[in-house]
Amino acid sequence: MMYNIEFETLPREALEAIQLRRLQTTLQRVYATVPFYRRQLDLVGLKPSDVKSLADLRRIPFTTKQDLRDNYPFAMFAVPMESVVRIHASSGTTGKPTVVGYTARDIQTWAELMARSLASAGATAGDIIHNAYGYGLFTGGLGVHYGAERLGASVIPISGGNTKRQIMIMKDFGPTILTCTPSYALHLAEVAAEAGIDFKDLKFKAGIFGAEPWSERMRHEIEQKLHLDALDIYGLSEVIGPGVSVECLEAKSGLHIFEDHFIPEIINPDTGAVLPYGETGELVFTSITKEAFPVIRYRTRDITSLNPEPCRCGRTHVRMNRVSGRSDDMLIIRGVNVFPSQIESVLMEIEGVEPHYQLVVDREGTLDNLTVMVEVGEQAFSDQVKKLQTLERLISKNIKELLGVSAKVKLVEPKTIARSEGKAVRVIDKRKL
Ligand code: DLL
Repeated sequence: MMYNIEFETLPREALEAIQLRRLQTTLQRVYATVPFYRRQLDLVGLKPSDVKSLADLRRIPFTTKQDLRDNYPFAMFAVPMESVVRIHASSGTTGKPTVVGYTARDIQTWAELMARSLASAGATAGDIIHNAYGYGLFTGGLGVHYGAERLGASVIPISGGNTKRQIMIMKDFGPTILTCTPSYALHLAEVAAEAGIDFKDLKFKAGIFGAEPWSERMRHEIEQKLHLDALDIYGLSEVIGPGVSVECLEAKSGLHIFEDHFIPEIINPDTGAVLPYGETGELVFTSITKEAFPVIRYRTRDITSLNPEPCRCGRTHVRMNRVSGRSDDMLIIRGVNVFPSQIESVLMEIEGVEPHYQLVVDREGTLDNLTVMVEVGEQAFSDQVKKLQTLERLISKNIKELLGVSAKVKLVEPKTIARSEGKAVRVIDKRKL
C-alpha cells in the first residue's frame, strides 16, 4: 500500500529532475542563511548556481556531527526562530546533544513521510497504532504520532516503559500496528508471556521497528513470538527523524529511501570517496526539502549499501540494506544513543576515579545491560565497602541523569583494567543480534 503513489513510484528520470531542482533551492537557501554552509562552499570555490547536475553535489565538503556541535545549539538553523515550531535533540559525542529544528512545513513533510512509512507496513485509517517509541526530545514518539494522525489512523501515545500497563492496553484496546524498538518488542513478548497473554490472541498485524540495529534472526524471532509482520524503519534526528527509509511489506528486503526528500550517497569512511551502488560504506544524506535544518552531505556514520534494483512493491526509490554497524564508536543501549566519551566525561567529574574504564554491553534475555567498570585510586579503594558503594551509586545516578541510560557501575582495583598498546579498548559488546 502506498500513501503517495505518485511520488513513491516516480520514474528515475523524473525523480532526478525533482532532486536537482530541490537541491539547487536548498543550496541557495543555506548559502544565504547558514554561515557554516557558506564557508563550506567558499572553501571549494563553489556558488550554489554552479551546481548544475546531481553529480556536482560531490564537489561540496561533508558535514559531520562535530560541525553540528561547533554550531551548538542553533547556528545551523536556516530560518529565524519565529519560523521554528519544534526542537528535538539526540546524543552528541560529549555532554551536549545535537539540536535540530523544524518549521511548520517541515513537520508536514515529516508527517507525510511517516504516513508513507506506516502505509508501507499495510497501515490504513482503520488501524490502531500502539506507539511505544519514547515521546520527548527523541524523535521516535512524535514522529510516528504525527504520521499516524496524517494517515487518519488512531494512535495510542503510550510512549516507552511501564510494560505491564502496555500489555493491558494491548489486550483491551486491540491495537493492530506496533511501533517500538525491536528489542522492546521482544521484551513486550516476554512480559506478555509472564502475564499469561499470547500475542496470537491480540490483534497486531504488523510492527515497524527501528532506532537501533537488529538482524534477520531477530526479525524471525519477533515475527514468531508476536505473530505479526516485522518491518525495519530507519532515520536519524539530523536528517528528519524516523521516516528516512522503511521496508515494504511486499518484499521485506531493504529499506526504500524517500529520495524525493533525501539524496543518499555511500562513501568510503576513510577516504571519503563515493562508492557505486552495491558497495558497502558509510551512508551520507543531503536533505532537499527541509527548511529549518537542512543538511548537506551529512555523514551518518551508519554502514550499509544501496540497492537500485526494481522492487516488487512498485516503489522506484532505491533501497538501503540493514544498517550493519557504525564507523564510529556510538552504542545504542535500549534505544538510547551513547558515546563512550560521554560516559568518560561523567567519570572525570568525579573525584577519586581514574581515567581507566571499560563499558561492557550485554543482552540479558531481551534487554540491554550496560556495566561500567572503572578503576579508582589506591586511596579510594582502601576505603570501606560502604563508601565504595556510595561512589558507585553516585556515578550511576550521574550517568542516568546526564545520558538517560541506566548503568551498573563496578569499581575495580587500580591497574585491573587491561591496558592496550594502541587504542584503549573501551567497549566490549557481547550482544548477539
Ligand atoms: O533513532 C530515529 C528513529 C526513531 C528511527 C524511531 C527509527 C525509529 P536518533 O536518535 O538520532 O534517531 O538515532 C539515529 O540510530 O544514525 C542509526 O545509528 C540508528 N538507527 C536508527 N534506525 C535504525 C535502524 C532515531 N532501523 C541513529 N537500524 C542512526 C539500525 C538504526 N540503526
